Amino acid sequence: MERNARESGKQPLHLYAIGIGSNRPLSRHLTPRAIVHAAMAALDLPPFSVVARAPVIVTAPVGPSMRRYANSAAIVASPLAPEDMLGRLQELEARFGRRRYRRWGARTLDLDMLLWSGGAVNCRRLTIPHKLFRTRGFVLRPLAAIAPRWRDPATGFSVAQLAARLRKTKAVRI
Ligand code: A4P
Ligand code: MG
Repeated sequence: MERNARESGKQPLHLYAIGIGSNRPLSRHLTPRAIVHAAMAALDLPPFSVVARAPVIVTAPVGPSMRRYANSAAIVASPLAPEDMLGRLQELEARFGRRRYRRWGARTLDLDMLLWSGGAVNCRRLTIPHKLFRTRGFVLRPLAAIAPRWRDPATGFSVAQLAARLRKTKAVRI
C-alpha cells in the first residue's frame, strides 16, 4: 500500500480508533452529547476522515468526577503518524475548551487514541493501545459497535472478545 501510495504521489493512510468523551458542557446548547457530535464532525475534515462512527452513550463516571459522560468512538483515517496525530487531537481538545486541571477531572472533550493500524507505540508521550482501554466498558461498548474484529496487538483478542470478557468479569463481581 505504501509503495502504491508513493507512486501515485499520495501519502499512505493510517487508521485510528479514537475514544471520545465529554462530561462538561461548553454552553447551554453545547452539552456533552452535542460536543461529542461536533468532535466527530471535526474529525471528518482534512487531515482526517471518519470511516465509522459509533452511537453516543451516556455512562457513569469512572474516577473522581461526579458528572455523567457522553462517550463514543470513531474510526478515523489520516496520513498523520501517531505523534503528529496526538498533537492535532490535543489542538482539537483545546478548541473545544479543554483545560487540564487534574487527571481524570471533568472535561469538555477527551480524545484518546485506542488503537492504530500500525500496531503498538510506546514513547514518553504516547502509548498505543491506550493503556486502560481493555478494562473500560465506556470505551469497549462503542468501539465494539464499529470495529468488533479489530485485534488488540498486545493480547491478540478482538475488540468484541475484550468487550465480552469485561462483561463477564463485571457479572462475576456483581
Ligand atoms: N497519552 C498517552 N497515550 C495516549 C493515547 N493513546 N491517546 C498521554 C491520547 N493520549 C495519550 O492525557 C494525558 C496524557 O496522556 C497526554 O498528554 C498524552 O501525552 P490527557 O487526555 O491530558 O489526560 P486524561 O484524559 O485525564 O488522562 P488519561 O490517562 O488519558 O485518562 P483517560 O484514560 O482518558 O480517562 N469515565 C467515563 N464514564 N467516561 C470517560 O470518558 N474518562 C476518564 C479519563 C476517566 N473516567 C471516565 C472517562
Ligand atoms: Mg485522555
